[in-house]
Formats: sequence, C-alpha cells, structure tokens
Amino acid sequence: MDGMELFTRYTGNPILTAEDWPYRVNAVFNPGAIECGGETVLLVRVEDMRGMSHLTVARSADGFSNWRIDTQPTLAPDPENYPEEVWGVEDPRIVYLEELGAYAVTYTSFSMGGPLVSLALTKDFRSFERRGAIMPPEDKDACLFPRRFGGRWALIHRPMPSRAFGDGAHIWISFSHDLQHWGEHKILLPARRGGWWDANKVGLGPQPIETEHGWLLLYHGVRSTASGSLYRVGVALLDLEDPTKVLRRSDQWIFGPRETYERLGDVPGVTFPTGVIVDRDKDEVRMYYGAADTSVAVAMAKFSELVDYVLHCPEPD
Ligand code: BMA
Repeated sequence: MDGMELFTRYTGNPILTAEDWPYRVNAVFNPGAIECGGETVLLVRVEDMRGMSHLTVARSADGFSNWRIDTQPTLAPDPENYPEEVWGVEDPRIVYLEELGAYAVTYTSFSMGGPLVSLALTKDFRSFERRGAIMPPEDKDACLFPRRFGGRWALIHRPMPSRAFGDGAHIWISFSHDLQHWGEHKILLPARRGGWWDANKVGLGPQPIETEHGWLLLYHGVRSTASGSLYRVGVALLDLEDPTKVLRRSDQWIFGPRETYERLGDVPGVTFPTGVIVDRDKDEVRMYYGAADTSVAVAMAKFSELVDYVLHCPEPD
C-alpha cells in the first residue's frame, strides 16, 4: 500500500482555531491527546498575543466536534516557581501511568538557556503536580512510555547537538528509576542524511502506541528547502520489551502538508502530530496535529492497516 493513503483527513478540519478560543490568542496547535472520562481531551498549545505559549484543555465526546474549551489557560507558565518556564510552555505529549494512577504530561519549557523537557502529573486535567525540568536544554519532543522496563521508566526525547558536531538532531531514549534522574542515554532513531525527507532533524510525534508487535511510533522529519522547512510524518516500530531496539522504520513519509490549512499559516508547510487516540473497537487511530503552527487538525487511519504497514517497512541497519 502507498503510505500516503493510510491517513484520511477529517472533512471538518481544522477542528480548532484561534477564533474558537474563549479569549484572544494568536494560534492554537500541537495538542497532546488522550482519552479521559470517556471523552477526548486535547491539551492544546496556545500562543498568546505576546508570542508566548501556554496549554489549554479542549474536551469533546466524539473527538471531532462540540469542543468545550477551558475559559482560561489550564497550565500557564509559572516562572516564579519554575524559572525554566519564563518564555512559555509548548507541545505537550500525554500518557497514562497506571502505576501512579495519573496522566504524565511532558512538555517543552522555553527557558533562558533554550527549550528543555518538563514533566507534570495530573489526574483530571484541572490541577497539575509539576515535577520540574527533567532534561537540560536544548531538548524537546519528549514522551514517557506508559510502563516500566526492568524497573526503569523510559523517556523518548530529542536533544539538539552543538553545531560543531554537524547537523544531526536525533531521537534519543533514556531511563530513570524515579522519573527525575535520567541516564543510560542512547540514540534511538537517527536522522538520515543527504536527500532523505527526514535528513538532519527528526523528533517524536505523539505518545508511543502499544501493539502486540511492538511500540508503534509516529515521528516527524524535517526537510529544509529554499522557502523554509517541511514537517512530515514517518513511522517506526520498537521492540515491546526492549524499546531501545528499532525493528522497523518507514523509508517514505506517510503524511505531510497538502491542504491549504497545512500550507498557509504562521509557519507554512508543517504537519506536527503530538497526540493519538486508538479506538480498538472501531479499528481507528485518530492522529491530532498542529497545522502550519496555526490550527489543530485530525486525520484517521485504520489501526490494523497502520500496524500492517509498519510491519512491512524495512529493518534498519
Ligand atoms: C518545531 C517545534 C514545534 C513547531 C515546529 C514547526 O521545532 O518548535 O513547536 O510546530 O518546529 O515550526
């Protein structure tokens, strides 16, 4: 199957825009997504009229329409207590940690030293327990796995190398016993080089999806062109018990900017998925993404077809 056909865009896209917001904002995009209390909860990145971001919850019964949006920021930066949040909080990813009975939100804090990874826990998306910065700058696109491996939590993230060491910004994995102190850092999915669609810069998209064949990852690859960057989406499969092992990786991108709302906006040519919801009864994956750093959109795939596709992708070297 041609990967480009795996996902179908919702005809009502974009599903959330700045005009829908109960207060004045510039843009709404890159939402974390999870099912909570039988509803779809999106934790949306909202860019205010100063250029700084906070996170606001939007809830919907069907995941497509009739969104109820919090009337004020749900998770606003708190630079007095968390100085790393001085220039805003961005791009959350969400997983449910059964062991703690809480949702873990990893997000980017825009600190004076650059973007870094922060962690907060919540049970209801109303109040949050901040755990502070867990990775130093520059680092972003981070998400926990929902359970431990050999007693250790695992985190996917994307540190930026110093220019002196070339252009490669790769996806890494790290481990921790307490969610606070991290080590055993390894490159997981390297950016490719040269003419590839995902050359030089890749990053995790939504939270890892557990399947019987392994952890399915959607990730973004960035191509720089004469008129800016193109953000497209690829897929990989990690070993279920040892997520440092990459079993499969797509050669082709499976989703990328095509519609006007993806091609026009504050940052043209960006499709940036940050949340998925898998409905196994309906065999459906809903992928929520930021379009052109301006609005929130959703595209659907058949879960079985997505798994089948990644199982037919090459094994990496
Ligand atoms: C990335 C992130 C995202 C953003 C994307 C495109 O580096 O900062 O927040 O959507 O660039 O501008």
